[in-house]
Amino acid sequence: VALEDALRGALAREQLQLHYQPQVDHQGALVGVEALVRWQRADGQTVAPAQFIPLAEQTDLILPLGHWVLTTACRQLAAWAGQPRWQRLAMAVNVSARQFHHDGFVDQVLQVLEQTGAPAERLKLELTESILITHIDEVASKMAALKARGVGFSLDDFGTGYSSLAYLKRLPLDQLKIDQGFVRNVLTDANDAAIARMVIALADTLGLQVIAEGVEQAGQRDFLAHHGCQLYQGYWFGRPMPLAALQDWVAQHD
Ligand code: G
Ligand code: G
Ligand code: MN
Ligand code: NA
Repeated sequence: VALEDALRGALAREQLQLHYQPQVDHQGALVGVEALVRWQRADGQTVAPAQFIPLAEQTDLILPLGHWVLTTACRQLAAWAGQPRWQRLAMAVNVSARQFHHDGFVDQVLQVLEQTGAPAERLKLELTESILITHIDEVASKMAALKARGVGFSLDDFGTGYSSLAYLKRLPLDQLKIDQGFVRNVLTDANDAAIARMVIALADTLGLQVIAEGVEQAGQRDFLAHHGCQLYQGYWFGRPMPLAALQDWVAQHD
């Protein structure tokens, strides 16, 4: 409860920040970023999202928190719209199950897009498998409504959840994200390598983009590239960082 109250206060006092982690293509060129929330407490201590996101998800706090994340990310996306180096970047935003299943979710996203002026085609919502397995008709219609406005969808942590493949063909997804748990040992564990290759092949078959997350070594990137992966994210390319650091990162990589 103490942490919950503190988080509520943080939201009110704007102690939350977004960090942005690069997503790169085959040539290592920046194609997008994933927005990841950070909480810097008044005493300077940082609370990791792994600690407060699950807590926020147990309460309705995830709703205002999710709204703040979406608004902040879309404001940034709108600010990039007129800048040649930045205007084609995609902005990936994590959506929690409770947030997605909330009645007002579609309207909230559309309203944020309108208020911020962010281009919907550049916004990519990251959903987890846990969101997709229940109420599939409701999920499909919410996705379709946003998709019709240009919003894209990526399936996060793919393979770690319930992995019913049936929903893959029913839902208007754009991208599969190979979970970092498979990428981590892709060079040393034959099963993880087989799963990573399977996800890449599956994405190809279904006409979806595929991105590997948690790439920490050149060898992992090379293995995945050899097997047809198109996009990468991980510490090897860049950590999640504040906007100013992302600007430096871009200056150094161009
Ligand atoms: O940022 P970090 O790499 O520590 O993320 C830890 C976890 O918190 C991940 O599962 C990530 O998806 C989740 N997370 C980070 N930012 C957000 C956010 O804005 N919304 C939601 N729902 N989850 C987030
Ligand atoms: O659940 P989701 O995939 O949204 O969470 C992304 C999480 O992965 C964030 O906590 C982010 O900081 C972390 N992350 C991103 N790249 C790497 C990486 O290369 N290695 C590790 N260990 N974590 C990473
Ligand atoms: Mn994610
Ligand atoms: Na993930």
